[in-house]
Amino acid sequence: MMKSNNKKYIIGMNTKLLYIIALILIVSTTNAERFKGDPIRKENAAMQKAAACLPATSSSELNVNNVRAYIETSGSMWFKEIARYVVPKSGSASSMFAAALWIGGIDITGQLKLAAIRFRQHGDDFWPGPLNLRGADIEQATCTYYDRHFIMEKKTALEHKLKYADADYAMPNSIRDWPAHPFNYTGDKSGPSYYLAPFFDADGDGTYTPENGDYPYYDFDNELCPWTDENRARAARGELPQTFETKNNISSGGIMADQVLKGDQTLWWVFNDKGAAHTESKGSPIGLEIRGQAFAFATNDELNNMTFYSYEIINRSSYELTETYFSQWVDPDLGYARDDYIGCDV
Ligand SMILES: [Ca+2]
Ligand SMILES: [Ca+2]
Ligand SMILES: [Ca+2]
Repeated sequence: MMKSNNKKYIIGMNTKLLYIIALILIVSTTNAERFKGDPIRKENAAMQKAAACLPATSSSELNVNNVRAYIETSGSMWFKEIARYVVPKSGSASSMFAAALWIGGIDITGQLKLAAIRFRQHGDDFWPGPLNLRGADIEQATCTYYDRHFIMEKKTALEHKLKYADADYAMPNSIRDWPAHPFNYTGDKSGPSYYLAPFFDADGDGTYTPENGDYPYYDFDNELCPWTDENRARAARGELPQTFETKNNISSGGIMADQVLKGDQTLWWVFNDKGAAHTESKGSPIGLEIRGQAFAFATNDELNNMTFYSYEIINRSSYELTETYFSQWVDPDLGYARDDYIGCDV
């Protein structure tokens, strides 16, 4: 596991987030032990019986451009028995084998906490669903409901933004069922956060109301990008806020400024490392809620051969995690695995 340019991070309690975007090939394990055959999960059956959450079973395919990428809700990506990261997507050749998020740090008593999976041969470190704000735990019904990807396309959200009020417009289910809030929200503030997937609150009532023009939040006009000369000038004239947080109409549950959907096609899902014991790594759970996006752009340039992954990582535990390292772990296989010469560009 590479160490993110040797930077050290501290994740504070609930109020602080880490946010990373990983471009594939940035970090890779060149000598990773290859996946060998069937899962060997029996040894962990006893641990899993006591679990609040059952292992994730759902998967989807990112396929908007020249790549077909298999993505699981378990935090594992790109393989299911065989490699399923296919480029070009019309063919059968795979350029990658497996990937997952690895994150670890030290708690206040000096104990190592770790969430890190490779091939899910031994079990799981991640489970679907958001954690409760109080207790950083989760119920099985919540795990089960969130064992799915919410798949959105930028053009679908844009059409809704432009046409939601038209008499002949029929709202797609993907817009209506967008997981802006917990599926079973009762107003209980000890449960999951009221705000989950990013949405633009067009009517400003603080709740996802797509019938009033709210939409899954893509930044169609690049208003959130402060680094363009145009946006700097607009901010100087008072046409854009100086900071994202002060901008009107951004859903207020988002703590990070750029809590926004990315790509032309986006797989959004939420998972955690607290649903049960870490049977894959044997590490101690941290109490992380992770909002993942797997996304891609359909373009006429090299972006069309790329896929991207971002993780909004929230520490829902009651302790600060210090000396925290995180990375995307990657096992690349360029076709046949035993004749590869693969490196990484840090
Ligand atoms: Ca609203
Ligand atoms: Ca490999
Ligand atoms: Ca090869």
